[in-house]
Amino acid sequence: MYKKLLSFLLFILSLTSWGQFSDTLFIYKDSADIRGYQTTFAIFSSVDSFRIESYSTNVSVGETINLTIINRDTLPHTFTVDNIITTGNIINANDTVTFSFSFNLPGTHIFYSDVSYGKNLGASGQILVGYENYPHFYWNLFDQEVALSHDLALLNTSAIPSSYLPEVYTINFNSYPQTIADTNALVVGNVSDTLIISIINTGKMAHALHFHGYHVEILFHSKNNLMEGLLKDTFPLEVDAACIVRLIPNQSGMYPVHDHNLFAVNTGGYPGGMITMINISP
Ligand SMILES: [Cu+2]
Repeated sequence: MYKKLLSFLLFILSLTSWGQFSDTLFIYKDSADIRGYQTTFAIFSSVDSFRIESYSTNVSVGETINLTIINRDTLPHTFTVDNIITTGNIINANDTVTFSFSFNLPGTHIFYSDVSYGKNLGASGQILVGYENYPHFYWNLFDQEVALSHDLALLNTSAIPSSYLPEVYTINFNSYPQTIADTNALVVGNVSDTLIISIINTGKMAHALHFHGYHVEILFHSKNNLMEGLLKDTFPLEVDAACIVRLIPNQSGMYPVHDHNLFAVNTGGYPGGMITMINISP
């Protein structure tokens, strides 16, 4: 009797796959219009078609992540997470590979395709680990020089030249005001809420965000842990840096957050580019 019950419980347990997160992503490469700039992107898309999207998700510390990657590009890509998945991670054209991994500390992490026509064209996303009891938002900061994006896609070059001067600056691959139609980029909450914002810089230059209306506490910074615990209204995010900030709004209102570089807020005319908003209700 007990044996039967035990095997029944084990059967149920095997069905529920407790402590596991699974999803499928598709790699697509195509061009998109970003406020008048026809730019080539490589994207980890959560649907089986090309669309402007920066994939992000939240998992628990220690939770097993199973990500199935289907490569719809005509060239091989990789699924790379620094210090976690760096070898044996190639997905050939039209191939499907599942990667299983976990993180044993709270933080936020970039995943990307490390080929020259991968992350340089946007093939990246983020995984926030921990803080699952709070509303969270995700910003993937990115910059792109239009002519170079086509050259990288066509394999005319594989390097970023020292003359690199991007015209296109984006958050989750959108230029303001498209950013505020993105529920990951537009921060929404109430006074005294605890809001978590996970920010990565997958561009080719450093970006310094300026928060209007509020100071945020830096909880995690992958390149500079001396900043952790500091309250800031502006701070730099180096190339390939990932950070988590906590916003506890002390006032209601709608306030911008933007890159503190005039070039970066001019994509398609001012105001454009790397700008989003924080919209706080009483
Ligand atoms: Cu400002």
